[in-house]
Amino acid sequence: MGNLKQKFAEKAIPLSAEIKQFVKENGNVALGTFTVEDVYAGMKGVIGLLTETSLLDANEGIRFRGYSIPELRKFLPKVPGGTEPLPEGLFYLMLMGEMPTYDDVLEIQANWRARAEVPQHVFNAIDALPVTTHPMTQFSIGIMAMQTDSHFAKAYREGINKKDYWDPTYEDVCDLLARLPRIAAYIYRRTYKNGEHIAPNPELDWAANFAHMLGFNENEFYKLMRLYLTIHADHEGGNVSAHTTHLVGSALSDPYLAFSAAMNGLAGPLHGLANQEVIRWILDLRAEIGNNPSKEQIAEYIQNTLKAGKVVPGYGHAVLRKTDPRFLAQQDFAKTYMPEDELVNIVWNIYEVAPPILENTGKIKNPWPNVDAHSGALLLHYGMNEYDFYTVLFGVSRALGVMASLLWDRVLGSPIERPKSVTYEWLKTAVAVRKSAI
Ligand code: HAX
Repeated sequence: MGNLKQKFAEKAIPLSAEIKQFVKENGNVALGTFTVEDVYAGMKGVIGLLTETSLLDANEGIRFRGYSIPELRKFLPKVPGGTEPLPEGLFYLMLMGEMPTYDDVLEIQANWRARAEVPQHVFNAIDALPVTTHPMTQFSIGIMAMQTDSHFAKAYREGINKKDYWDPTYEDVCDLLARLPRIAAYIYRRTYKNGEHIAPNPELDWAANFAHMLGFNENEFYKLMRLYLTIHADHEGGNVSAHTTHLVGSALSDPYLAFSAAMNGLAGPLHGLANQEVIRWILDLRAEIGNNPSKEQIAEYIQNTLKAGKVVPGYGHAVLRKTDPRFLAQQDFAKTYMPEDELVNIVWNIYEVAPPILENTGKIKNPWPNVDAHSGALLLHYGMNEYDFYTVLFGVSRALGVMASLLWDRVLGSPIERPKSVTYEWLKTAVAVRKSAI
């Protein structure tokens, strides 16, 4: 058994027993209630999920096992002389709840490197699609095609004891994480670079090797990928991609089935696809107004977007009520490496102009930028102008968080998810009964 796998088992199995006892003793303690609006408003704020890997505060932003984004940038291991955290280290932190050492990260790198070979039939499945297929569709299908290798599906068929579910799940999770960058890079090169693929470089860390296989070998781009793959990894459990992984996984679907489903949710424009929408929206703005648009021109463009009944992409959030610290981390990176970049400066001007306009609508609960408002401008700076690919980068990162969570689901023996739904008639009757009792 690999070192991390053993450490995880030693930590998670006794904790699972402790939690079972906690629920047994406290299961009937009431923590809250729900309203009619909760039923209609996408269950915002309704607590009904358990996710250990990260926790979101509406004003402060995300913390991964207690660490904020600036703290991750400070404390997670880096390559020698490096400035950005290694995302493999974040996986360790989310899984174990403890800050890894550099040696822990090296162990993960070696483990994933040994698992990184993608079966040929996965590439064949992707190649069967028209080259014009959206990269997120190719990604989801590539992940599904890999399901043939699922250790969990095989072990289940062979009658594994439920207390051991976590073990083959661990193998699937590591295989999946090891192979995702190769699949993503394959899709990028097939779609945009005439199918001229680039072999992995085993000397590089997970993020830098991904950048290398995409065809970007500048040291600064490696740094960007390390930061990018760290900050997009997790956002507690209720967002569409994390919740989908948990929901589909709750049926004991294996990690490939659960993660592919999650990627179909990430591909929606209100979730991860917003990153490509942001850059298209900014480029349309520039096409209409010209280079270096003034703040007044940007304000007018925002008003026109709202009048046309469209959302301003990159702004708003279902939980956050302040500027997303993931936006600020990217802004900080840009201030260091590209302060004069024209598009980056447009992003910063939108940040000054958009919030009061959105606030004045009186209905948008969060007028501040989210993670997707900045990422495209950074990628474009280094020449990655294939916008439809941006969400795939997000997806590779998101795997770190949702796969760590799925492992905890398995070790805790999480049950099948099955919230109660009701009808309008049911609600009307329930409201009438409550009112008559007052
Ligand atoms: N532009 C215009 N209108 C917006 C808006 C925006 N950026 N954000 C919210 N609104 C509107 C909503 O569409 C809703 O309008 P209706 O009442 O007419 O339906 C109203 O304001 C209230 O919405 P809300 O309660 O503030 O926001 P929700 O929790 O319903 O939705 C969203 C949160 C992120 C989906 C929303 O803010 C949005 O559509 N933003 C733009 C798309 C985007 O950037 N998505 C990425 C979010 C982060 C993420 O998941 N990344 O992967």
